[in-house]
Amino acid sequence: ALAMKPQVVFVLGGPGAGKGTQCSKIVESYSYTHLSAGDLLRAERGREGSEFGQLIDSYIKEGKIVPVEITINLLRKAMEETMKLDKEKFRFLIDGFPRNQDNLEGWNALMRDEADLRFILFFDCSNQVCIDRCLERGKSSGRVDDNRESLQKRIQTYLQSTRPIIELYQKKGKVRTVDASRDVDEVFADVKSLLDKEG
Ligand code: UP5
Ligand code: MG
Repeated sequence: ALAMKPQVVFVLGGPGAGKGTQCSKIVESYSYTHLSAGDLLRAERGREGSEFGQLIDSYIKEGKIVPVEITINLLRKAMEETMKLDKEKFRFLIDGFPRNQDNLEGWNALMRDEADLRFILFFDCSNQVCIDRCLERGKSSGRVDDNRESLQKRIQTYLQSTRPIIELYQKKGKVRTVDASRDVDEVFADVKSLLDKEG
């Protein structure tokens, strides 16, 4: 079990909304540890001996959401390892999760009582901006899903599966929305004032 109750912020938004970029900036100034579910899945895909490599690869290419058992184990392990190394590190930005009902149910079943969910940081921008950013990044990212075909599916999945999760938290008053269509520093200025207010 986890020694101390982790404090969690879920970071959500469309593909390419800037979740990773903003999380990197947050950890420079605030005592949060950034855990990207997508990065953890990509690392697991590349890990020698992983039994899930193939499955993860095909889900990511198709823009589909990996079964929660896999993702939540990776998240839990990363949280436990972080807290074991440094007891002061109990604040987490969980980036790109939960993305659908399966993710949400998995979290609620396995982690809700183990962690305090503080709020959801929602990076809001248009689908077109999302697509343009990912295509631009695709010129050099090497990501198997930064192409038009995968992006179409990622956007579809986002609209069909992830937006309803955000709306659900919205109804509980848990969502803090930032306009993510502006440049990186403008977005971060809003993020900062929001985090300063939340304490
Ligand atoms: N950029 C960033 N901010 C900008 C700004 N304000 N102005 C101009 N440009 C900006 O940014 C994307 C690009 O835009 C970069 O080139 C950046 O420089 C630029 P980034 O910060 O990387 O955006 P982010 O929102 O993190 O985009 P990402 O592509 O990571 O979003 P996704 O949510 O699609 O990707 P993720 O890695 O989370 O998931 C990938 C796949 O993994 C999913 O499709 C799914 O198949 C799988 N997955 C699961 O199955 N389960 C999970 O729980 C999580 C992922
Ligand atoms: Mg990301």
